[in-house]
Amino acid sequence: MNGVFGLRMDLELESWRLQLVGMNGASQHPLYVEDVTAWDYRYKTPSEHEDKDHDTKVDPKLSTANKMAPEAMQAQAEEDENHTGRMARGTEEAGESGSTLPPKTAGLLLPIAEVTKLPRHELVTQFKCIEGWSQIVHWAGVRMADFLETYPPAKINGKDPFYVYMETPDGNYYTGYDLDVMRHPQTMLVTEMMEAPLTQLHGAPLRLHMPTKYGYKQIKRIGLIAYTNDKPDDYWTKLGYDWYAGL
Ligand SMILES: Nc1nc2c(c(=O)[nH]1)N[C@H]1C(S)=C(S)[C@@H](COP(=O)(O)O)O[C@H]1N2
Ligand SMILES: [Mo]
Repeated sequence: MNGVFGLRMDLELESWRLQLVGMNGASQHPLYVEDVTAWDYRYKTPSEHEDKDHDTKVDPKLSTANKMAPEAMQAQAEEDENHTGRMARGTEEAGESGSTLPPKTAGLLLPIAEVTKLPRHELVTQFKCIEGWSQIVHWAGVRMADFLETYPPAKINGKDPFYVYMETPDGNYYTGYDLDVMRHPQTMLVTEMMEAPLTQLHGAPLRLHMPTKYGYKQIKRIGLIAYTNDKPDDYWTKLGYDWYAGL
C-alpha cells in the first residue's frame, strides 16, 4: 500500500456513487441529477495505517510539506462541517485541484452495480511506483474502453474531448489523462486486487489501473470521472512530476 491522499478516512461504501460529468445525452439518462457535487459521501473513523512517509516524493528538506495527521484531518473536517456543512477540499500538500467541479454541475450518479454490469476482465501486470518499487498484481474489473462505450463523452465542436479527469470523493487526490490512453484495452476500472475485493487503502470500491503508466496515475477511490477539453490538473504534476508518467 502506498499513498493515502483522499483515503485518510474510511469511506462508507454504501454512500459511494460515481459522479460522471460530460457524458453525451446525460439529461436523458435515468441516473441524471442536476448537481453531482451535492452528493454526500459518508466516512467512518480515520483509517488505521502506517504512512511511513512513502507518499512524500519531495526532498523533505526542500519541501514545505505540512502533512496533516489523520486526527487533525478529522478535527478540521468536523470544524468545516460546523461552518459550512461540507468537508474542506484540497487539504494535502499539492492543494486544491484547479479542475474541481463548480457547484451545480450536472451529470450522472452511478452506483457500483452500474459499473460491474460491464464485462468483467482480469489482468496480471507489473505495477511500478516511481519511487523504485514494483509488484506483480492480479487485477479484476471492467475495461475503461467499455465504460466509454456505455457512457460516451459529449462531442465538443463536433469532436471527442481530449481529456479525462478523475478525483477522489474529497477532492484531495486527482489525476488527468488523454482520452486515447483511457481507450487502451488494458486501462481498467478495478474492483478487485489479488482475487479479493479492493480494501479501503487500495481504493475501494473503484480504482484505476493501466500498465502503460506509473503508479501515481492509478488513482484509488475514484469519486468523479469528467470528460473535458481542458488539460486536467494532476496531483503529482503540481509537485514537479511529469503529467504523462509513461513507462
Ligand atoms: N487516492 C489516491 N490514489 C493513489 C495515491 C494516493 O495517494 N491517493 N497514490 C498513488 C501512487 S504514488 C501509487 S504508487 C499507487 C499505489 O497503489 P497501492 O497502494 O495499491 O499499492 O497509488 C496511486 N494512487
Ligand atoms: Mo507511487
